[in-house]
Amino acid sequence: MLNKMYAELLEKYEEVVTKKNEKSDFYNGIYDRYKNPVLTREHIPLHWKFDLNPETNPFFMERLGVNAVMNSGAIELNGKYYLVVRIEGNDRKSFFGVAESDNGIDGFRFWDYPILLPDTCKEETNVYDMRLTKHEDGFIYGVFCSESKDTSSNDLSAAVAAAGIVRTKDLITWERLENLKTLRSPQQRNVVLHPEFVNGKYAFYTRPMDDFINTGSGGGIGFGLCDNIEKAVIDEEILTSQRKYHTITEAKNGAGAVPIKTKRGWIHIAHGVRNTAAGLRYVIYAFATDLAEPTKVIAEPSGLLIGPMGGERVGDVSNVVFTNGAIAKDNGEVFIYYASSDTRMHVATTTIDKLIDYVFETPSDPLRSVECVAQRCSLIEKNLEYLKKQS
Ligand code: M1P
Repeated sequence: MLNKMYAELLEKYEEVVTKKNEKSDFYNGIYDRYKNPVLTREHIPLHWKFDLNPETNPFFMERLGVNAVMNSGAIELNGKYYLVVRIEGNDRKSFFGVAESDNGIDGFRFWDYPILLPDTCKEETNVYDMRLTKHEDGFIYGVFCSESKDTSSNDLSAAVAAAGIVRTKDLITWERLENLKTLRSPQQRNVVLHPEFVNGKYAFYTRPMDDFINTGSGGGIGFGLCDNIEKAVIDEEILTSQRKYHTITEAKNGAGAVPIKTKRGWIHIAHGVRNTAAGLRYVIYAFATDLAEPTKVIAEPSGLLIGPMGGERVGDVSNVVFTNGAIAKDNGEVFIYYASSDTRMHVATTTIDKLIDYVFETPSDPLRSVECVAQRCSLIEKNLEYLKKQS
């Protein structure tokens, strides 16, 4: 007979997954935030955590707990919204699970099983942060971080990050391809596959790094081409959006969602990292690249697009917002999925028109306080004149 706690917990679980979400009163004119996260660890099905049989679990304990759900790839398929979620077990290992919703704002439910990737990479210890690209070759690609122990170091925590690649047509059957090789960068994280061929080749946004945590000499988001996606090798990586001194990207940056094609250029929603006395602070920013020349940054609004706010600021890794998935709908709406503090998932909604206006009309960062004040004074002056004329 089922444990009576199971019925109670199932009721609570149903309350969580059926809870309606609504816009919060946050306003910046650029996007809307929502009152509730779209996914938390409470959304993990009970049968992923408990052994439901009282004979083998007399105290009805969680046998395999889940610590957090975060950084999710996002895709719309056949009118439904799917997140390929990074789920972190109590054992610190991450894995992927598919959560499905009818409207992309609430009602996300995990499928019965997480994704069991083909075990073709025996040295791999951890996988996380999948970006989902609907490529023009007809496949959906998942590019994620494949992490292994650095056996060349005496430091127990030394690790190597590489980009793993899988592909699917339905999010059910996954084919694992060889990890991406970047000949000039020892490590890679935050790699994203561009949705179109560029000069007849597969194109990746990369993040050249000298070591696992620090990008070192890596100057920002890279871009490289490869001939064969099944054995992907990139030689040259050309920098697109660069790290800059005393900005939100000073310590690191990295590609986030798959870029969105608009009439004015590719719009990128990425993350920037700076150091503070309280540790690293991760925010989300946007920039645009040229349609014909995808490495050329043609607009980069000043500062952050989304920063951690309120309860988002606290979690396993506090003061972090991070995105690796957005859905641009045919009707022009855009859903940006982001995780806060490596703990839970949220959505922010906007439109292509608003993103274009934001990216191309927001002034860029003049990089010096005195010029930033001058920039603000010219806005104030324009506004005061405008208000005078109106009165
Ligand atoms: O903990 C914050 C984020 O740190 C990493 O991002 P980056 O490679 O830019 O430092 C990632 O591991 C990411 O998963 C995590 O959210």
